[in-house]
Amino acid sequence: MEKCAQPTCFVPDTGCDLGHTDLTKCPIWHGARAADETAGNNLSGEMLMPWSGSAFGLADLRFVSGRAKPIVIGVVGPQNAGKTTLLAAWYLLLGRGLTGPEGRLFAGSYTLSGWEAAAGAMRWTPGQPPRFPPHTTSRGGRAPGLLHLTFRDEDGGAPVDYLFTDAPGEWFQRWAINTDSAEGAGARWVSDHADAFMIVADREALAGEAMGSARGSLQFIARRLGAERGARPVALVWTKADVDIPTEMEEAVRSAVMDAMPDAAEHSVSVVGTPGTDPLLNTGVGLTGLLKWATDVRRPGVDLPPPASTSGDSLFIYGGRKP
Ligand SMILES: Nc1nc2c(ncn2[C@@H]2O[C@H](COP(=O)(O)OP(=O)(O)O)[C@@H](O)[C@H]2O)c(=O)[nH]1
Ligand SMILES: [Mg+2]
Repeated sequence: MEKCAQPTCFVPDTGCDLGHTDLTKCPIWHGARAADETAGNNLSGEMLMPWSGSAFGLADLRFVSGRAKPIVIGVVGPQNAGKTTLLAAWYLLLGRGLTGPEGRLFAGSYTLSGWEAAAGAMRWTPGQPPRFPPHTTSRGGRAPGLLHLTFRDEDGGAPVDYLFTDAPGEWFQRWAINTDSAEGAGARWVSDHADAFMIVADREALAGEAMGSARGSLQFIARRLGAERGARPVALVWTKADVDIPTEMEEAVRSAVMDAMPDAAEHSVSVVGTPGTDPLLNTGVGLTGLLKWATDVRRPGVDLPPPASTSGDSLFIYGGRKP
């Protein structure tokens, strides 16, 4: 089937961007087989939504940015560092009601299929141990993949949208060396648009045979992030906390990150539960605390001045000068 001329319409992957259930009625769509496809759709009684539920690409962002600009959390780190696993673990814990940021309630997601794709392999089913998600490649279709969550304060209040970037580590390694490299363009998007960053230090890689190069690439990424982030919050996240690493290595990495970003928060996480606990009740290590850190991120807002006078015309109160 042909593509639609409307740049933000992804028929037939999703439904018509302008909302036409019958494509023949769409003023933009001129696909050759529009009539056939529509007839097929009607027969099966299926109506496609204008979004797919997969991880968002940049064109899909308007679904959440209409209400207010969402908070973007950039998950930055080399490949195989456990970035996707961390996001998937949050999703599974939220879904099972085992965690949630204090005082906030889960209020929806436009990317449930995207979360499922990351987490599906980690689900525990009887007779089949949970596995880790497949590697996120830099050749993935919609890039960078953004996973969406909405939370609402328990005591009312407006819902807040969050987007977590699930990008391949290769991008950040290229970007760390050259911010303008074509292969690192996705990482550059993250660095330009994120409201906060999690820089991921992989304890397994830092303890393994290639520990020297793992440390080197993390140092590069930390230096680059330190130069690019301005005043935006950062957390140093040690993943695979169940793996021991030499103290000198831990110190070297910590000081590389802290030298570049002295105000960075520090968190250690692992999806491996404490031995002996029921796998169904495994909440991992440190995952809830890190989710709270991420959802506490707020964009610096504008403080409106207090009303200048209550006797004047209320239409002009906010623009009023102090007497
Ligand atoms: N021991 C341990 N291994 C982990 C943990 N989280 C992830 N891993 C391992 O890290 C590998 C890469 O994870 P992935 O999330 O795909 O990394 P990404 O490339 O940064 O997204 C997985 O296949 C696991 O083997 C953890 O908490 N503990
Ligand atoms: Mg990944």
